[in-house]
Amino acid sequence: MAHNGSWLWRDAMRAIRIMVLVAGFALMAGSASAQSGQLAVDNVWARATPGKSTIGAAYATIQSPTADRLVAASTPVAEKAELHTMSMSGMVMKMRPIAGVDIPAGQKVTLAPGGMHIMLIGLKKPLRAGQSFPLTLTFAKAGTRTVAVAVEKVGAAGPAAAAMH
Ligand SMILES: [Cu+2]
Repeated sequence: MAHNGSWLWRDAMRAIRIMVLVAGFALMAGSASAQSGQLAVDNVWARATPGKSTIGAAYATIQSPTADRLVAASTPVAEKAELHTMSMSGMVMKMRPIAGVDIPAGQKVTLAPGGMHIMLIGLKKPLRAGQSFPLTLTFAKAGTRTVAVAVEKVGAAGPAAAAMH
């Protein structure tokens, strides 16, 4: 009986060893895809808002190895965050909400002043240069990403970090 028991033990140990090995491979595969295959949100910034303005805009650069779509945004600093686009209508710059921003596979999509942006409506406090606040972006496939938005000077044309390069 004791002999039989030790065989069972050995089988169990072998099964555990195989499971550990399989788990290890799964982890390796997971971290490899994290390095090469994930949607990335970079250069996230917003312009400081003048005076008591309750409207602001945030910008970012988004890249994904597979096609995706930015469908929503939210932040605790504003009542609402909308996806907007800006275009010239005659001599007038016009802004309008859009349902989503397509992120083509492997292509950088930049939200920037004069183009697509995330409109922050109903700011609870003015955005001051040097501050940062969280912004949650929702993608159709990649799910949600919460990123830190750096607040730049009122007249800033881009993130300070990018300007230094
Ligand atoms: Cu807007």
